[in-house]
Order: sequence, then structure tokens, then C-alpha cells
Amino acid sequence: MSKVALITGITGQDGSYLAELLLEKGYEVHGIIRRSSSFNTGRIEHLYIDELIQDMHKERKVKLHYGDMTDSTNLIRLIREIEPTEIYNLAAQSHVQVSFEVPEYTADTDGIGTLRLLEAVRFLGFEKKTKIYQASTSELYGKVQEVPQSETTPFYPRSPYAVAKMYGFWITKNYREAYDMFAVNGILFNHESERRGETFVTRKITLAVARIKSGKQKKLYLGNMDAKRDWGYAKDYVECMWLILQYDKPEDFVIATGEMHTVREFTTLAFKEAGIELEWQGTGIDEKGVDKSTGKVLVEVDPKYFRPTEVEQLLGDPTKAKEKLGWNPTNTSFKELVKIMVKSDMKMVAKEERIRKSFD
Ligand code: NDP
Ligand code: GDR
Repeated sequence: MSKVALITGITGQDGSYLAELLLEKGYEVHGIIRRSSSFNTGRIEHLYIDELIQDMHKERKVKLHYGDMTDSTNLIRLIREIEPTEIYNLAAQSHVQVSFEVPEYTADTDGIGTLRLLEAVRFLGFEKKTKIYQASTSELYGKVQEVPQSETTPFYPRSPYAVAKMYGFWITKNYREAYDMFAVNGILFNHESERRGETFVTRKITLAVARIKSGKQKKLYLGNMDAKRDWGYAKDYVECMWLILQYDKPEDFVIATGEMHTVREFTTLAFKEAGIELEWQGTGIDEKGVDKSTGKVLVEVDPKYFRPTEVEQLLGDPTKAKEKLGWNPTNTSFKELVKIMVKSDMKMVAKEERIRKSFD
């Protein structure tokens, strides 16, 4: 039977890497995109080149459809037309801090959106032919009840985003149990890449480093420098999404590196990659990152980035994924991840500069 995948959130970081992986594996890949007033397909442009111009790339093309997680009839129609054998539900308002500003929309997209998708599959009678992957998150653990967190650790969500994702987690599990569907959760810890959205802390840091190094930005303002995260590489993580759906039983899995670092550590390493040694002075909102060689303050704390309720630390235990899926999360180390991101942003900033100069 030919494999047909439908990816919601295909224009996002993970969606773009997953689309590449599934095309390589010979899948027919469909993706849902939202109408927007400016282009939102930058991460996947290379996967849907106009077939009239690039006929030879035909087999590497994704098929894009307009849709939205808030529109059930749209989801039903698309699933009926595409008849996917696998659905990867990656679409979400995925920014934790933004979810405090748009809690209802976040609940609608991330929580009820998941229900709409599951219900569409059930309504169409596709329970036995369509497997569903739900993008669950380490944010479910929130105020952590045990360290490290595994599939059995209790949840304590700390943001409207996490609460919405909690609904997504349980409704997926409920449909699995109630209707015998292959509907599963990947509980993924933070994963980053050169395609990470620019307002998530890692990418915000690596972009700032590149801009500061080239004289285009003076300072980087951050929030909670003490927050600790288990950061992995997105490319490794999308492979795991696929492995979870290929496993012979529908089960939920934690995907993490098993290593935890502070925002401060990430920042120090990122500047170091660009040849800048930082020294930290002060504490709390007075903390500053100072360039050792020039004495210039390059990093400051801005309380506007503090969250009403913070998740202080997350550390995942990926033992189950390692043992049952044979997954190896150490392909890209923390240091390597920071290096990849800084290098890519330095390249991007240099390219922007060349383009700007060509207009001078
Ligand atoms: P991104 O924010 O990069 O991408 C989110 C995607 O969802 C985008 O394609 C976006 O479209 C789409 N989207 C948002 N709202 C809607 C909507 N109402 N209807 C349809 N599509 C919508 O997220 P990531 O790629 O980083 O993450 C993928 C998924 O995994 C998300 O569900 C996220 O919550 C979850 N997750 C991510 C982790 C991480 O560390 N990256 C860790 C654990 C879970 P557009 O481009 O138009 O905005
Ligand atoms: P997170 O990622 O909330 O873990 O959610 P983010 O990178 O936004 O924050 C990580 C930690 O860094 C602290 N922080 C800052 N965060 C941002 N964005 N900007 C800042 O200036 C800043 N300064 C400090 C935060 O307070 C936090 O503690 C991500 C998303 O991808 C979710 O969709 C996903 O579910 C989780 O990871 C796992």
C-alpha cells in the first residue's frame, strides 16, 4: 500500500524537516498551509517548486492545501480527498509566552484543533486506515513533579499553551482507547535548528550574536537566564515522530536528550562560537553579559520577557524511545547544535549585508 502523509503545520520548523524526511522515504506528502498576507512558506519552498519549471523535481514535491485547525469542515474535506495513511498534527500556536496573550485562540487551535482532526478521521470511518501523531510537549510537565521526566511523570501545565496541549494529549489517548485508533503522542522536549522561529530563545540568541558580531545590533535583551531546558536538534526529533508511527503498538513516547542547560549557558556558548568571551556580572534583573575583551555590555535582562508562570527546568528521560524505537539522540550534541545555529545565522546576516550593499 502506498504511504500518504498529511502534515498540519508543514510551514513550521518541524513540518519542514518532516516533509523532507517523508519525501526521502518515498511518501506522497500533503501539507496544510494557512492563508497569510505575506509568504509563510519560506521553510518549504524547495519542496514545492513549480512543476512547470522544475519537472525533474516532481517526485520531491509536496502538495499544499489551504486549511486551518479551527475549521472542521475544511479538515474533513481534506482528509476525505487525501485519504492519508499517516497524519502528523504539528499545527499549533506554539509560543508559550504568546499563549498568555491569546489564550482562547491557543486553546482552540492546539486543544480543540486536535479533537477536530481525530473526529474528522472517525467521522469518515478512517479509524483503521489512518494513524495519527500528536505533537505533545515537555511543557505538560511544567512545575516538575520529578526529575528527569518520563512517560509516567505526572503533568502540571503552567501556561495556556501547556493546558491546551494537555487537552490534545488526553483527547488523543482517549480516541485511541475508545475507538481503537492508532493515535499517539510524542512528548517532545525542546528541539531547535537553523530553521527555529526567531522569537524562541535559542534562535533569538544566535541571531543576535550574528548581528552583534557584524555591528548591526548593540545588545541582546533576555528574560529568565536561569531557566533550564533539554535542547535537542530538530532533525533528529522528526525522525522519531516517524518511528513512533511505525512502532507495532500505539504508544506514547518521551523524546529528549537527557541533558539540561541554562539559557545563560546557551548564550555564553553562542557568543564563544563567534569569538566573543562573555563574563557575567550582577544577579537577577541586574545581570549583564560583558565582552571580556572590550568591557562592553552585550546582554541585559528585560523583565518584559518574564512569564506570569514560568517552567524553571525540564529534563527528559528518553529510555523508552531508545529501547523500543532504537532511537539515538546523541547525533548532535548541545555544543554542536549551538555551533550549527550560530554558523547559519552568521551566513544569513552576511548575505543580507551583501544584498543591502548591492543596492547602495
Ligand atoms: P512552529 O511554530 O515552527 O510551527 C507551527 C506550525 O503550525 C506553522 O506551520 C503554523 O503555520 C501552523 N499553525 C499555527 N496555527 C495554525 C492553525 N490555526 N491552523 C493551521 N496551522 C496552524 O512550531 P514547531 O515546528 O517548532 O513545532 C511543531 C509542533 O510541535 C507544535 O505543535 C509545537 O507546539 C510542538 N512542539 C514543539 C517543540 C519544539 O521544541 N519545537 C517541542 C514540543 C512540541 P504558519 O507558518 O502559517 O504560522
Ligand atoms: P519554551 O521555549 O517556552 O520552552 O517552548 P522558549 O525558547 O520560548 O523559552 C525557553 C526558556 O527561555 C526563557 N527565556 C526566553 N524565552 C524567549 N522566548 N525569549 C526570551 O527573550 C527569553 N529569555 C529567557 C523562557 O522563559 C523559557 O524558560 C518551546 C516551544 O517550542 C513550545 O512549543 C514547545 O512545546 C516547548 O519548547 C517544549
